[in-house]
Amino acid sequence: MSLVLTEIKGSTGVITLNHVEKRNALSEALIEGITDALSEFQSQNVRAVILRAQPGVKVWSAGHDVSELPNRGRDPLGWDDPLRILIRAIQEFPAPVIALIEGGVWGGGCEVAMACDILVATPDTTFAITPAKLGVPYNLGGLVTVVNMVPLPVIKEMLFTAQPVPAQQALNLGMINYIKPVEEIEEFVLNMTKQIAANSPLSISVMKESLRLLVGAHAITPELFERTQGLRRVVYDSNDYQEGINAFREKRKPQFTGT
Ligand code: YXS
Repeated sequence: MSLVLTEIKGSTGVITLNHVEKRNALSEALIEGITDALSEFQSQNVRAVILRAQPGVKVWSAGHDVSELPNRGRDPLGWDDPLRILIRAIQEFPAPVIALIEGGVWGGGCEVAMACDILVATPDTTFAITPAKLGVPYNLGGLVTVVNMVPLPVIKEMLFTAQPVPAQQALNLGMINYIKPVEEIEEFVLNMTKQIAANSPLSISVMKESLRLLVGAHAITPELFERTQGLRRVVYDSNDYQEGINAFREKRKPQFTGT
């Protein structure tokens, strides 16, 4: 069974997450399926990409594959982590990537959705950013992605509570572009890709890349970088980090001690 299904509809590439049994957890293998599809679509000069899960799913993506997170002592979200590679692949793809979202979006799955250029969701969609639930120290690039999406008090609430935010609140906050009923969302998104395809692909790709560079342009001093990396190291070296991962594997609630 393919973890990812792909097809080209006219000038639009469609990627469907297809690992329903594992709630589309972002494993290295699933991510490779997505990045391979993006490379193929780029060679086919598609004008837009739709990233979706199977119609009717309860979970769009359960986030990073927890079983692939390293044990304590190693940065779980380093530059070469598959999730980081996927985020960059979406952000650097030279045409708009539209997230067609149904169901729950968890952890790194939220960042994948937020890395997309346009987000269209069904009413049952929820977004839960959950590093605190697992005891994971989110990385700076990931924080930039999410901070660029929603006001600071909201992103702090999402990070500190790890609770799901419903689609209507996400729409009110400008996190997503539209909410569409299940029976309308696919046609709505395909029509949007047709509008995009009618415009200049060069102009669009240059504006997309320019916006990526602009919103990512944060002056960061070596001291700031080293300070934040040191803070993150305290977390991924901690007992709590290992406890979060063990608790998930053992299907029990974690008992965090702050050590
Ligand atoms: O027990 P089996 O083998 O059937 O597998 C179960 C789950 O273990 C598996 N699964 C996952 N495997 C690896 N990584 C995951 N993130 C993951 N999520 C689920 O899928 C099978 C079905 O799961 P189950 O029985 O729990 O399904 P459900 O429908 O009752 O509940 C769906 C969820 C998504 C509510 C539940 O699976 C869940 O809470 N998953 C974890 C969501 C989460 O906390 N994700 C964050 C992962 S860490 C991450 O993304 C970043 C590093 S960070 O934390 O920094 O954002």
